[in-house]
Amino acid sequence: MSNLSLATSNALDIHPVTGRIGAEIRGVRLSGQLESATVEAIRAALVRHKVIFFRGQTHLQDADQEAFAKLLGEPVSHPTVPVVDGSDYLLELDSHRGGRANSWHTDVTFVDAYPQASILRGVTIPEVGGDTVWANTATAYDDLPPPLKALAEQLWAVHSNEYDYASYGNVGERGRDAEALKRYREVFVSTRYETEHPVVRVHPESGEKTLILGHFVKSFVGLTPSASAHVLELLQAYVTRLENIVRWRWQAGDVAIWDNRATQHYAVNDYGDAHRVVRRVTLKGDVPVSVDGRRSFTRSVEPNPAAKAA
Ligand SMILES: O=C(O)CCC(=O)C(=O)O
Ligand SMILES: [Fe+2]
Repeated sequence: MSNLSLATSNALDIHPVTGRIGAEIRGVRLSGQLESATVEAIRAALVRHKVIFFRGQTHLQDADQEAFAKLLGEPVSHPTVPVVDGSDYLLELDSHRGGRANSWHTDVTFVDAYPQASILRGVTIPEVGGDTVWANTATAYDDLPPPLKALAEQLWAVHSNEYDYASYGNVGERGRDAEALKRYREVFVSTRYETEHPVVRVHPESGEKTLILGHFVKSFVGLTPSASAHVLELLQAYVTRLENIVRWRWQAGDVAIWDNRATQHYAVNDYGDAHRVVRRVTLKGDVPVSVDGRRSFTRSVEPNPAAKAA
């Protein structure tokens, strides 16, 4: 590439945060008016680094976040959780309203074409704590020894939004938060989804093999509940190895974008009663394809009589 083409190629100022996942991008003011070359460069950085961070985007309002999201892909709203008032696609996680995502997951894997990316903006951030951690599910796959790769490539998992909440740390909260969490969950499962995904998907852009696991996994096809729990624990341990993760210390106005086809994330719940609010837009994804060319499919979508209408 000549110097001239470098100078005009909208090269981004990219600073990797760890050796395997995450990069901060400096010098970009996010908006709905970015040049297409910049948008393409952001998309390429996202596929390469899996999660990208932009500090200091304090100018962004809800509508700007949505306008930027539309440049990057096609925004979609959450299947069950209502959007923020006055917005088209924004999902809010408010710590005072049960919005504490402190278990490992990939967003919305209980549907077949789950989002390809999520764009999260820090609105209110505690003085200390409330970091988010992301894991690289491509390097997690690479880390598996050959016999476990063979197992993972054969396995399919059933994902549901009615997963076993009790097995994750966020029940047993006290007082106001317990009530808020209960209400949030009722809305979350007001329609019950069940979808089968291969455990290993081929990334449609990078061609990498990535693991589809996380807390929406209810069981593996052909395994008992007890065997499913053991296998999930075994495979998740590769995802969450410290070598595969990046941890972000938020400031209000930061934006994090993750490739939801190649990551899991976990919002650390270590800030007690401090207030934390983040807002998210997700982008439409495609149906995962297994190593042998089979596609994920949704088994059932049903109103949930057990959940009170929201
Ligand atoms: O609160 C966070 O940092 C992340 C929450 C989450 O899981 C999400 O926005 O998808
Ligand atoms: Fe999430």
